[in-house]
Amino acid sequence: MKIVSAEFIRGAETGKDYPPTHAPEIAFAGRSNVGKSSMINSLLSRKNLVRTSKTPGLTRKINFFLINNSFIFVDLPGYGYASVPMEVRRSWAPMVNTYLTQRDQLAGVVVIIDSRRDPTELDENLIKFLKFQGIPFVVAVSKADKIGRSQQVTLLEVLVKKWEIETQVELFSSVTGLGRKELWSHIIELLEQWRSKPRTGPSTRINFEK
Ligand SMILES: Nc1nc2c(ncn2[C@@H]2O[C@H](COP(=O)(O)OP(=O)(O)OP(=O)(O)O)[C@@H](O)[C@H]2O)c(=O)[nH]1
Ligand SMILES: [Mg+2]
Repeated sequence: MKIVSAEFIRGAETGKDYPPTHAPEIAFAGRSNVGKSSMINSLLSRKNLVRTSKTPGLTRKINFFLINNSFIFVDLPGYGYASVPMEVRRSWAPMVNTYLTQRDQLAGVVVIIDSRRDPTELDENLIKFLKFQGIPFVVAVSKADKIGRSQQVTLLEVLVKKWEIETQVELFSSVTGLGRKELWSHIIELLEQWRSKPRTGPSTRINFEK
C-alpha cells in the first residue's frame, strides 16, 4: 500500500464527536502499552503521526486518522493496565463499546496482543465480543522482535487453539517491520469486504433488550 497522505482528523470520547466521514474504518484495539500507536505509525511509515510512550495509558481518546483520503485508521484507548487511574480504566468499556457497536463505517478491528505477556481475560473478552457482534477482526502479536523464533511459534499455536482464529494471526514488529506486509493484506481485504457490503443500520446490531 502506497501511503500518499495520512492526517489526524480528531480525537473523540462520545459518538457525537466522531468525524462526519463516510470512509471505512479499521480500528486498533488491545491492552494499554501493547503497541497500538506504534503499529499505526509503522504501517503508515510515519515516525510520529501518532504519539507513543513507555508510559501505559497514553491514548485516552478514540483518535481518527484519514489515510490517502480513502479510509480511516482508528487508534482506540488501551485497556487493563493496573497503573492507569481507575477512572480512566472505567471509561474504557463504554467508550470503546459504543464505537464498536454503533459505527457503521467500521470495516474491521486489528486486535493486538503483546508477545511477551500472556493474553488476559480482557483480551479474550474482546475477541468474544467481536465474534458475537459479527465484527471482522485479525489478531496481531506485537513486539515480536522481543521473543525468539521458537517462542513465536509456540505463542501462535496457543492463540490459534485457544481462540479458534487460525488464519488471522500475524506476528508483528514495529521495530523490524515483521508482519507489515501480511497485516496490510488483511487490512485491504477488510476494507474491500466492507466496500462490497457495508455494515448498515440496526439489522447488523444485536438487540440486548430481550
Ligand atoms: N521492541 C518493540 N517495542 C515496541 C514495539 N511496538 C511498541 N513498542 C514500544 O512499546 C511502548 C508502547 O507503545 P505504544 O505504541 O505507545 O503503545 P499503545 O498500545 O499505543 O499504548 P497506550 O496508548 O498507552 O494504550 C513504547 O515504548 C514503544 O516504543 C515493537 O514492535 N517492538
Ligand atoms: Mg497509544
